[in-house]
Amino acid sequence: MPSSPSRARAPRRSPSRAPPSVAILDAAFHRASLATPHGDTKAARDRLRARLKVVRSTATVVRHLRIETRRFSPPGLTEFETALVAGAFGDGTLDRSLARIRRAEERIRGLAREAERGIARASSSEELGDRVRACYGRLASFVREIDPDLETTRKVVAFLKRRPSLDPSAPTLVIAGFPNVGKSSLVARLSSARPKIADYPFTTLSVAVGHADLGFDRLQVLDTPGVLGRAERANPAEREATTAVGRAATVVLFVLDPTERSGYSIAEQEALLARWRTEFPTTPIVEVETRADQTQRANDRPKVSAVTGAGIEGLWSVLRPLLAPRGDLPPMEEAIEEAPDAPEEAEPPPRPKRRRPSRRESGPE
Ligand SMILES: Nc1nc2c(ncn2[C@@H]2O[C@H](COP(=O)(O)OP(=O)(O)O)[C@@H](O)[C@H]2O)c(=O)[nH]1
Ligand SMILES: [Mg+2]
Repeated sequence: MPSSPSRARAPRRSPSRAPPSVAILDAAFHRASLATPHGDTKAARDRLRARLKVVRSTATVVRHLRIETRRFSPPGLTEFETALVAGAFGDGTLDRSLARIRRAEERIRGLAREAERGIARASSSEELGDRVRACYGRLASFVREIDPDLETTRKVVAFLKRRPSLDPSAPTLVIAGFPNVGKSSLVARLSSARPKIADYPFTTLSVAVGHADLGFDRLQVLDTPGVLGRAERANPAEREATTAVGRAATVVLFVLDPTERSGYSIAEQEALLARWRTEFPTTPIVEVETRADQTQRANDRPKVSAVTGAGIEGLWSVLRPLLAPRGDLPPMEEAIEEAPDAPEEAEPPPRPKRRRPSRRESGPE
């Protein structure tokens, strides 16, 4: 069958396809099986072994659940990350999964207490065995029940790993507009980012960050996927861009292509701009016409060319006061104003080099 090599390949079966509960329960039961109790009599050892099995298996599961949800424990997600996750996974999906995982943890703790009480009362080694088996069975079903939730949290963690982490205390310039108008080219002119640039729409599929120096503040410059003017049928990339405009932007730089060589008319582009101005009335939106090396229309918008660099300095002079409202202060004054009240922790003095550190010093740092 003639087909491209990547199509011909059989679907990959990776071991991570197994539901999360498999590895978690394996670890829990393995650790429990290593219990080696001490005791004077066989009866005492049996009882202690049963208790160790219950405690170790349940504790191992709880520890794994904490590891799985660590990314969401305080300080947790930023407002922008929360909005990105809601856009990609659906409103409340993550919260519902986290709540079910938390409830499972509570039930597992209850299960351990109940099993321990049963073991304390058990009168034979058969009964001890029954108690442990019953505990294992319920533990396994509690963990299997939350497999879909563990899959969700893993997917969210992987999703966020592929997104930039923005510092909420630093200003963010979001570059947005129609596909293929020259957003990524402008991001490369304005910041340290080197995004993929190509002459076709939807080259940029998710938000990406670069940085620029505002003189004093560090500016985050966010490249976004192109957005078409249709609010209802937005694809995931478009939703992500709209989330960036609405939730991450200190200032939005709306890029228009006056040549229409991007494939989109000026009228369509203006319509999206008008919609965002209505939808996000408090977000400052700066309009810029790019490809000035090809076409320059007569209007008040700043004009730039990402190819020649023309107009970039002029654009900065429009953006800077909006991004750093106190940017007109001399940097020293601003630094004094923003300095923390408490002195920051001083760096420890460098330790003198020795050939052989004594045992006491070589402990964990
Ligand atoms: N002549 C000219 N071409 C540009 C300019 N800016 C971008 N382009 C071209 O427009 C196409 C789309 O650019 P890109 O930055 O990927 O657009 P995006 O999809 O909005 O991110 C690429 O072929 C760029 O080389 C510009 O200022 N002048
Ligand atoms: Mg792009």
